[in-house]
Amino acid sequence: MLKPKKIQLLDDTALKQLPMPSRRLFMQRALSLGGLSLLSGCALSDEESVEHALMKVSQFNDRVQAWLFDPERMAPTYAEAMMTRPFPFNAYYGREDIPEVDAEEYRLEISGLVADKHAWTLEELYKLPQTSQVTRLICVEGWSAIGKWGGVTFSTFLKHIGADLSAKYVGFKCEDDYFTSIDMATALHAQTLLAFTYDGQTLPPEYGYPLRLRMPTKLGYKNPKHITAIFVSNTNPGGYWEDQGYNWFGGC
Ligand SMILES: Nc1nc2c(c(=O)[nH]1)N[C@H]1C(S)=C(S)[C@@H](COP(=O)(O)O)O[C@H]1N2
Ligand SMILES: [Mo]
Repeated sequence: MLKPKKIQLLDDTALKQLPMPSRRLFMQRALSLGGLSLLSGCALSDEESVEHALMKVSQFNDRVQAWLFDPERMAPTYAEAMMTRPFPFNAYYGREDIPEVDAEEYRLEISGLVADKHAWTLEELYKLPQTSQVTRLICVEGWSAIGKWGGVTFSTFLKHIGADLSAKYVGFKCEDDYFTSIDMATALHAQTLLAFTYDGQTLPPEYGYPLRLRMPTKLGYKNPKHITAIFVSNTNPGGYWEDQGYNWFGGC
């Protein structure tokens, strides 16, 4: 079995750039991922904060996070001038293995608790109403970066395909072997985007061509790239990292 990559907290500078509530939440949530092993790295500065963090870890689980999640609360957005250049690439493999997707052959499969299960071509997807956002992607491996993604608001897409919006989960399968899933409340959040573009251009291969999910309310690993299938379900579909110990809710 593959071992999860080593989990690190954001470095001090990155942490300080986060607004205080996100900073606190990130600490709590990152700790829940890494557990006690993190603390041996002296990531926390004093005993009080260690104890505080430990207490938070013990209180922590998906249900609490789901309960904490406020569908009305917006993640910070940024000026385009603040975009991180170049934007980092990250995957469970190196650049040499970035999937190549053929635009003509591509179909987005839809299944599960959905009325309209027809598979989408890229041309059809591009006709959906488009919006964009400049937000921060936070990866548990210890970096965060600001980028601009464009596409269709995911709730618009879910309504369009007649998804059962009272179902619990939305699952994603990708062109590589990646997969992940999210709670319906996050799927319907106003900043959850089915993205086709990065920085105003067609999504480059490394950032998830032809289609990725972008959610500033979730950690990086919950943002699937190269999506080939979307399904709605009442059974938790898990995820590539989630099944190896990363926290499933993965909020930030
Ligand atoms: N298909 C796929 N999606 C993925 C991953 C992956 O390995 N495969 N890695 C995830 C992780 S851990 C992060 S941090 C982000 C990185 O996105 P980026 O390459 O645009 O920075 O993609 C996420 N989505
Ligand atoms: Mo990540």
